[in-house]
Amino acid sequence: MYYLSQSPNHVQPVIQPTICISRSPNVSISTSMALILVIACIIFVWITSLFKIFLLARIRSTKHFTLNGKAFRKRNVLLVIAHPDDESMFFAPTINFLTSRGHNVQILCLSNGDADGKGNIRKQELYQACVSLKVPMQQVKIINHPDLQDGFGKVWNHSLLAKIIEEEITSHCIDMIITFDKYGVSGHCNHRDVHYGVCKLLYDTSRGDIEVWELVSTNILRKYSGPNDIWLSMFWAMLPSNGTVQCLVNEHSRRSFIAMAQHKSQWVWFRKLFVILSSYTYMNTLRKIK
Ligand SMILES: *[C@@H]1O[C@H](CO)[C@@H](O)[C@H](O)[C@H]1NC(C)=O
Ligand SMILES: CC(=O)N[C@H]1CO[C@H](CO)[C@@H](O)[C@@H]1O
Ligand SMILES: [Zn+2]
Repeated sequence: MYYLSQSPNHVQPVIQPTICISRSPNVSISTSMALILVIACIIFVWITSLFKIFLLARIRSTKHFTLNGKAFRKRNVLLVIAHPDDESMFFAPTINFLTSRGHNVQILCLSNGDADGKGNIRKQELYQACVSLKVPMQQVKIINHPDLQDGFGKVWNHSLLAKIIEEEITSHCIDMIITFDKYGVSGHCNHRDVHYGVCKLLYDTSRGDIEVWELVSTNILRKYSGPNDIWLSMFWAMLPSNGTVQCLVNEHSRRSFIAMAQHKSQWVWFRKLFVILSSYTYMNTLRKIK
């Protein structure tokens, strides 16, 4: 308004700059205040969530799925994955949970991850990662079948998968299977085929003695919310309408970082970022499908 009174002949051109100049310092101060507030909130929630996970990991609930209301029983668990690194990227909380309670964990990896011709290297990396996760090498089996090669658009034969998984179940007296759900966390077609292979085995052979759990896929916002997803995960796990759902928190988050770092050929910056931001590093929600 000050400029306006000085030059009444140029009302239109002058008004706009006046408004801009008088407002911009206030706007930028309040914007940066808001930004600082948002960042402070995120840090606060992040730390609170980490603390919650830390506490949950130390409370040994008696209602865990490995107990089933009965006396403690050592389970022979088969973890079925599609590629070397799935175990560290997605299933580390589950593996840590099981091994720290003395259960026997077998890992069946249905390809050697040869999409870039690094199959042999990735095989060795998987063995090393499993050792970091306290699963001895002898308990890890890696399949390299011409019909089951790593890659988008490679359709895996569900009957063949079911056959391979069944052989593994028989030779190790498996009584519990853990695998991907039908979305497969990242939506990779190999992950999804592994799920359908397990389902095929279940429904074709009607093996009543085996319990099967799937890793619940979450939407992209929850997937990259790091430890913060614990609140929603706990909430959904408590709802009876969701069926039998268990939320397992990672008792040894550091161990999963070390395990993931064993996959040296995969350990590039965006995967490091993924491991820090992914909620699957901090917790696993498992749903019982049978
Ligand atoms: C899938 O695998 C089964 C068992 O190995 C085999 O009998 C069948 O012919 C295969 N199907 C296709 C389409 O390759
Ligand atoms: C873990 C799980 O299955 N959560 C689901 C519970 O049900 C709601 C809707 O009722 C879903 O949004 C959750 O994903
Ligand atoms: Zn994978």
